[in-house]
Amino acid sequence: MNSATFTSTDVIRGSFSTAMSAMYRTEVPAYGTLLELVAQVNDDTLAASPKLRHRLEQTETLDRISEERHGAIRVGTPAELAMLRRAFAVMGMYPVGYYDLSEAGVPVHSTAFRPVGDEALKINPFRVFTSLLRLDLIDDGALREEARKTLAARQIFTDKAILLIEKAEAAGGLDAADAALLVKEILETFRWHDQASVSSDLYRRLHDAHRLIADVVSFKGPHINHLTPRTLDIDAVQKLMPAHGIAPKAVIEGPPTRECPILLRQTSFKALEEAVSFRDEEGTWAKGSHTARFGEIEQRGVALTPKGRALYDRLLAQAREVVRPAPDGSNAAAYIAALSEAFKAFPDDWNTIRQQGLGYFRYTPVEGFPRAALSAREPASLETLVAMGAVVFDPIVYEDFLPVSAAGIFQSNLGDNGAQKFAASPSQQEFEAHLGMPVLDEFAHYEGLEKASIARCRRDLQPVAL
Ligand code: OOG
Ligand code: NI
Repeated sequence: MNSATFTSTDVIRGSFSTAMSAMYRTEVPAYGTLLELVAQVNDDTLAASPKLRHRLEQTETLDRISEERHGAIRVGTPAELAMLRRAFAVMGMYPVGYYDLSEAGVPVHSTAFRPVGDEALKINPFRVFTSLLRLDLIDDGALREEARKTLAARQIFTDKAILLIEKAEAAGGLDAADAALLVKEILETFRWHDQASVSSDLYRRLHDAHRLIADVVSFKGPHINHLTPRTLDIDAVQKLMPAHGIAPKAVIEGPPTRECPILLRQTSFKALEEAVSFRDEEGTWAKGSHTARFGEIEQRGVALTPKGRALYDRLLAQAREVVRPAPDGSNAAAYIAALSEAFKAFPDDWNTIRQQGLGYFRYTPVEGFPRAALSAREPASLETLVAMGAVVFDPIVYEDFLPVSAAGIFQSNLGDNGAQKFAASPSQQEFEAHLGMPVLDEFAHYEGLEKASIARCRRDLQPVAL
């Protein structure tokens, strides 16, 4: 087949994101409420700030926002992770970053599958935070073995999905009919199953080891556990949630409220308690419940350089040394105060953030700027071009995740006694071996975007020969 007849990976990703959202809406109705709330707040925010609207339009990122979301799943075996990597590649999603959650008492390590490159991100930035269970962190050898056997016996992909992934790999793409079929088949992997594949006894033992282990091992597949729309004002949505019947977690994860948003702020509502049945002896089913699926919203800010990130990590640690947020929210006000205090040390205007090399920016030549103002002999420095008004800059959006925030989101859904301890043991090499490729480096990606934008400015602003 000729590649001209292939459906673009961006289109496949877009349909998959839409299909996933429609499915989750029917499975978890509160997600639908949250979508409406976020859309309303985004409209209000844009109406109140024509400047923000203008910049989003200029950078061609306005359209993507209402469509934007991330999801999260947790898989049980290296083979499942490797096949997922292949499935996501057909949708133009690649593993970026390594997140070690063992440090935060959650027995998984993770990456985020997402599009890379400006164009793909503009079309549809759908991302999936994907965690692999660390069975090696279960102390009880017999239980570990039972979990391993249970996982080895399941197949989370349909036969058709696997065939289509292989077909796409062999041919270099899929035509429209196959692309639509792939979306439908892959969706099956993320569907909720209310019949567990384990007995109530095994479920309870897995649950006692860690709730997350029970969630990963006990079901037919890695149900999508949340979908997160992007809001332009997370404080506003957080405040409005209770009036819409949704109780958010007490503290927004990430940096405090700021003029210039950095990285990522997230909040979630608690997982639902859902009726499930367990496969007990002699083919009888036992009724029970399971809590796994929740809702989350996020606000994205500028991507930080390693220097900016180090400052962020230091200030966050500083605030958490003063007050560690309790899972029940009892010290929320004190934590928020400590956070705001600590982050006074992080500059809060775009130009200072830029000049101090704390964040990544996209530079754009100003249309109609008189070329004659530029000297042909001495190419102006970037700073001069900015100061002259020949070039404007916009923050590059952070497309990734934050391990401390992710741990907070996990913990808020594990109940107050969920904070078991595990030996911190980051294991990126092992994760990559399971994945079948190295994860991409997020900093290199943002730096590449910034550099490419500077090169474009230089090309466009060649001084005219006199
Ligand atoms: C993933 C939690 C991490 C985020 O937004 O940081 C995450 C999970 O609960 O499986 O989605
Ligand atoms: Ni999330």
